[in-house]
Amino acid sequence: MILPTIPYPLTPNRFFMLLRCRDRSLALDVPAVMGILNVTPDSFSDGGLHFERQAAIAAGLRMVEEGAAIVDVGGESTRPGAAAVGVQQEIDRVVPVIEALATRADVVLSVDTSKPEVITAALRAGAHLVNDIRALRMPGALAAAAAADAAVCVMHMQGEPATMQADPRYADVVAEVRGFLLARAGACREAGIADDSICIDPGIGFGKTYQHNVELLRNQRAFTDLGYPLLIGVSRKGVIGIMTGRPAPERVVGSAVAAAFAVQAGASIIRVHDVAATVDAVKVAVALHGRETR
Ligand code: 7PJ
Repeated sequence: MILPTIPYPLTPNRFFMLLRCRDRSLALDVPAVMGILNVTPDSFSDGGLHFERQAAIAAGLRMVEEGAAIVDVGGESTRPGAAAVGVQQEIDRVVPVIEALATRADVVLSVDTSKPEVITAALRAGAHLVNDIRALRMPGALAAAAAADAAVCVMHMQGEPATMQADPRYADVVAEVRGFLLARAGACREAGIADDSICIDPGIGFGKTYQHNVELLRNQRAFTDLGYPLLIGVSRKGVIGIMTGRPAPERVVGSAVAAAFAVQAGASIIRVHDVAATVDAVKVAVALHGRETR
């Protein structure tokens, strides 16, 4: 089944890529919006696990209605200082939500995790894509994704979430992130993951200063040139906070503008909290797209 990204009346003017995600493929001639669905206790108040589950499923379905082509289900917060989550706990959070969405929505379901056991359980529950901030570096993670023929997103991070913002340093941030992503894409291929099932992400905010983030966003071409679909996640992040002077809940407009610029610079997937606003931004960006990029 080939899924369109955004229902779309305009003629796309982009290099055409398909991202194969098990039995589904995403037509990335128009960029896809990936909705962030956090299934963590702080995300949906503290009404108990069943309540959290139902609220998460409803939120996921709403994202699909708003035009998300991918729903990214995560059970562990990567915020600095967030409590670690055990394997079974993470599985208990994400698997029921993935199972419910898999039967109710024709979208690509992504699992945001680093743990091989969670990858295996999520793919068995019906997920199609593994989104890993650790780029599948945990022992067994690559094999778990490859065994189920899943698509993967490999993201760059310097250090670990708890300490990564202490003092990030690079000699050349664009070159270093590019080299890392190329090496991880190579590791995926060696593990048996098909080339057309790999996407890459420079990891905005993950072990980077404001200046590093801006440099990465201004030099996306270095990443699109690698030939893999580029995912950009900048939604409500600190870099938008610094640009606008606003707290996280008030960064919707800033994030949507950043999404439009990312599309103009060739990004294929935009990972966001605010799906409806981003779908509009992506539509306008594609309509006004000035040049052929990929
Ligand atoms: C990202 C992510 C990102 C990918 C998070 C947040 C922090 N996965 N998971 N890219 N960020 N691929 O959403 O603000 O930028 S968690």
